[in-house]
Amino acid sequence: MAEQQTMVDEAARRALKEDLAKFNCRVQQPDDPLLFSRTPQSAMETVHWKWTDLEPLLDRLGKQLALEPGGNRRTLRLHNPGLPYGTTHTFWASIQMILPGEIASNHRHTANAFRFIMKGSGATTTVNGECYPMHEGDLVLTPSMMWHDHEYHGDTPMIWLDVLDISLMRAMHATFFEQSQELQQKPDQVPDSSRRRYGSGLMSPPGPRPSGSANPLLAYPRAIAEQALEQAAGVPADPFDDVVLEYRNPTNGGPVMSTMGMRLQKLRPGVHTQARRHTGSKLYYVVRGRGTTIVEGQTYDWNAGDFLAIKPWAWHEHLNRSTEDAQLFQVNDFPAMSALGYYFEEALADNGGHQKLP
Ligand code: GTQ
Ligand code: FE2
Repeated sequence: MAEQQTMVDEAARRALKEDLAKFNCRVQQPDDPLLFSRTPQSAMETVHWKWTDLEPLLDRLGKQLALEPGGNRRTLRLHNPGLPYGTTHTFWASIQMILPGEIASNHRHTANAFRFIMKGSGATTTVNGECYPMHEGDLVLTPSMMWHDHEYHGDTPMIWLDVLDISLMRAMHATFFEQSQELQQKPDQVPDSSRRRYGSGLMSPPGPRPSGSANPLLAYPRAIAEQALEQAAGVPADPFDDVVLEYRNPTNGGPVMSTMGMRLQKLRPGVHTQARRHTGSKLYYVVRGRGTTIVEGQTYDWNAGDFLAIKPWAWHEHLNRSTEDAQLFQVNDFPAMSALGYYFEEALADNGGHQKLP
């Protein structure tokens, strides 16, 4: 990966090294890796986590682990073996388990977080004084620096997918974390207020648009997302993703969070999408059904409950060879990449050539 250069002034460069170092300076050395690679070279690996492996592990976590100190959560992290930490080089995904009667204590942090509920319902999360119910298939946000705690009074363990932009936050050296003195917030807003005001996506309180890019909507219920996806199936499909919709900030059409984007996608029976590659990373969670994703020539056959993380600039395409719809939830770091001007994508043209997209 790290190609080297032959240098005509190799001896001179080596001779300079020590003197320059005294002044915190350096020149490129013959054995330094090249400054640039022609295309993105990522240490991140494409990884497939199977539900059949995860389920027994979660079962053990529930029986053997207490809530962790320092954040008071019980989580199974999806770790990328190519990286020092994280699921991808920008975000961490974990499966959080909460048991009947438990409270995950109140804290806040710079990392943006969201939850996509995998199994169960009945837990609530309180975000800056607003209490939200969480049901299977809902997406609930905890934007940067908002206080949050979770509580559960059901009778069987409940699990959800947590995603936090921790790797990006760390790369930016912007970690803040504060544990509240109080175990839980005392809700001081009408429960579910942000959804009541903005959740239809079509209408919201009159008056000037809320200023800034902050998203006033914190909860995206499953029923609305699925209905939207059903309706979208009636128009011509996306060549790369079949039926796909992005969760959006209802006041400006922008991404739900400034760093991470979320999508819901339906792959219909018989579909075989066109291949594409892009900068940035993403993680799929298989909500239902089964199918196949081919990444850089390698075949990943997935089933409901599985996860698939795809590394940057890897060609990938999707197939559904079953007779039922498959539904995928996706999180990506495209909003961060786009904001920085680093988002690029390329499609494989029908003739096998590469076609740059605008
Ligand atoms: O629920 O607040 O998976 O703070 C990691 C860090 C979940 C949370 C995680 C967290 C949380
Ligand atoms: Fe948190």
